[in-house]
Amino acid sequence: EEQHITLGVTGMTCAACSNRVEKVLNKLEGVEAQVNLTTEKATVKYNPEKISVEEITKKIENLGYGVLTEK
Ligand code: 9UX
Repeated sequence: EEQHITLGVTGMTCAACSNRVEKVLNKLEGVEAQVNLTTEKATVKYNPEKISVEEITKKIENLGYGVLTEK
């Protein structure tokens, strides 16, 4: 079953940043993401049998950006 989550992404200052994050997320198995520079949010659809929110978060952080999980 697909899950959806919106993550806040901090530290993106130009379109190349948001494009980079989006591209990296979309390469992950079981992930479809849109990253919005203006709102500083990543809208992520993922398959929890293939990947966890923690793993997705780690990928973004490894690129040098911050992640805020909305409750
Ligand atoms: Mo834009 Mo982002 O020059 O790391 S790509 S700031």
